[in-house]
Amino acid sequence: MSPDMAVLLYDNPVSGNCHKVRLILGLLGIEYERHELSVVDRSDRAEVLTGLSASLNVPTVVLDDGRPLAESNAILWYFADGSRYLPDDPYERAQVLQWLFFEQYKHEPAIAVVRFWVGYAETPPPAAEIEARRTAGRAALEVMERHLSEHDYFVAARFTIADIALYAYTHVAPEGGFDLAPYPAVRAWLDRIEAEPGIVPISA
Ligand SMILES: N[C@@H](CCC(=O)N[C@@H](CS)C(=O)NCC(=O)O)C(=O)O
Repeated sequence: MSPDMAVLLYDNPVSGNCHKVRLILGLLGIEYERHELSVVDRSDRAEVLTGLSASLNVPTVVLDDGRPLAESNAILWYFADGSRYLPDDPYERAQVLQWLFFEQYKHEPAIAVVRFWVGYAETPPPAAEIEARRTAGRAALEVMERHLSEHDYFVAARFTIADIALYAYTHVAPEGGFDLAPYPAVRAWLDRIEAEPGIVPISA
């Protein structure tokens, strides 16, 4: 790849993990090209992503110097570093990581996975398994509700990549059957995030 090439994003339009990357690139005004991969038919993943992403997942980016990077939150961190979307203070940076890890361990595996199962999967698991994940998803929403009842944003009293990471699958949680009515602070935060210039829902 020549040094002048744009960032390349291996992308999928319905993936919240990919949406995070599209949002940060858009906010920072970084031009990129998209290579779309299916999240249902994954038969071309090895051919396309071997050598770029060990887990063969989207999102994966290839930087303008040819180096690849996978994992949505690592990509968020890489591009946001040095910008207003990632604090400089070491404690606040650790707090951002705290919420990025929460998103990947407690939130995404429940809320994103249920949305995928009910909306996109060719062979979803039994209803009891889906309901167990919904219970886990509601627990994650309760964690967010507790924090957001006392804070407008996740870290540093301002919009950061912690908000982008958690926005990605929270705003489409109803597609997975999650009712957001019991979480007024989460709903107010979603409105606050969508009022940020450059933040658009995944459907846009
Ligand atoms: N932890 C990864 C998760 C990525 C992920 O699960 N990507 C999905 C689409 S949202 C995918 O590529 N799935 C294909 C597969 O698992 O084979 C991240 O945050 O980027």
